[in-house]
Amino acid sequence: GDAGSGASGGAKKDKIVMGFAQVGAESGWRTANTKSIQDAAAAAGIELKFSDAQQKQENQIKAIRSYIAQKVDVIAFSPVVESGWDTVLKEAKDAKIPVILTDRAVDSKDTTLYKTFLGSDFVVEGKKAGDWLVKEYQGKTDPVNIVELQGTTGSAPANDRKSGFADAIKASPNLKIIASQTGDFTRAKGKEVMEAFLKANPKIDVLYAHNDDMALGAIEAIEAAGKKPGTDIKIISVDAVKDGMTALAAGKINHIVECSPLLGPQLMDLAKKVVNGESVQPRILTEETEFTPEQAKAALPDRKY
Ligand code: GYE
Repeated sequence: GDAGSGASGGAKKDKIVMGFAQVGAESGWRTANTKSIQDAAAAAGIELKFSDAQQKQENQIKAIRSYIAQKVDVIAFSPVVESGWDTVLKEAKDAKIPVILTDRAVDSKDTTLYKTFLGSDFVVEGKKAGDWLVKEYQGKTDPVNIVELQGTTGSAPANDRKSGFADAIKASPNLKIIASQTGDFTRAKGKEVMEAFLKANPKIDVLYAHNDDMALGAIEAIEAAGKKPGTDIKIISVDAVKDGMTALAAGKINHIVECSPLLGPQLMDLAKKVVNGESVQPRILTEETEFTPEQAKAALPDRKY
C-alpha cells in the first residue's frame, strides 16, 4: 500500500490497503456486517485484507500484528472483547498506522490509540428493550420472571445491553431477572442455555436475548419444552436481522431493537479521511429504530439482511 506518499506527505493515496480483523461469523448480524464491509471496500476501490478471528481475541491480535508487519495503510477491527488492547494498539500507533474501531468499543484509557469509533450505542439499545418491557407490564404488580441471554462475555454489546436494560427496569420492582448467562451470540448456545433455564425455572415469563440469533435458538428450546414462544414466554431481542424479523412477524418474538450491521460505506469514507490525514469525529453513531410485529411485516420485503 505505498502508492502515494500518504498522510505525512500531504498527497492523496491512490490505492488504500485496509486490514480488517473481524470478530467471527457468530450471527446473522455478523454475516451482514462482513458483506457490507467487503462490498463497500470494493465499491470504494480500497484493497481489503480480511481475517475472521472466530470470536477469539488472540486471533484478532495476531491478525492486527500481521497487518502491521504488512504495512497496510489503515487497520479497522471490531474488538471481540473490550479490554486488553493497549499493547497491540500501541504497536500500530508506533508504526504510524491509523486504527478505526468499528461496531464494538475498547476500554483503553488512551483514546489516541485509535482515530474513531463507528458503531451503535448498545446502552441505548438495552434501555429501549427494558423500556418496552416496562410499558408492556404497566399497571401490573404481579411478579414477572425474566431470563437473560447475554452476548459474548466481556464484549461491549453484552456489557452495555445488560446495563441499559437493568437500568430501564430498575424502577419496576416486580420485573425481576431470575437468571442471566452468556449464549455467546450464537443460536446453538442460545438454545442450550435456554434449555437449562427452562429446566431450572418452572415459571419464566420473559426472555431478553442480547441478539436475534440467541432468541432464535431459545425459541427452539421453548417449543421443545411444549411452550409457545411469544405467548407463554414473551421475547425481546436486539439486531433485527431477517430471521429475527420473520419470527417477530410470526408472533414468536414480541419486540426487536434494531442494531444496524451496514457499517461498510461509512467505514470506507472514514478510512479515506484518516489515511489522508483529515480529522474525523472521535465517535460516530449508527442510526437505529425498533420494531413491533406489525412493523416487522411491513419492513420485511425490503430488508437487506
Ligand atoms: O448484535 C450480534 C453480533 O457487535 C453489535 O455482535 C454486534 C453484535 C450483534 O454477534 O448479533
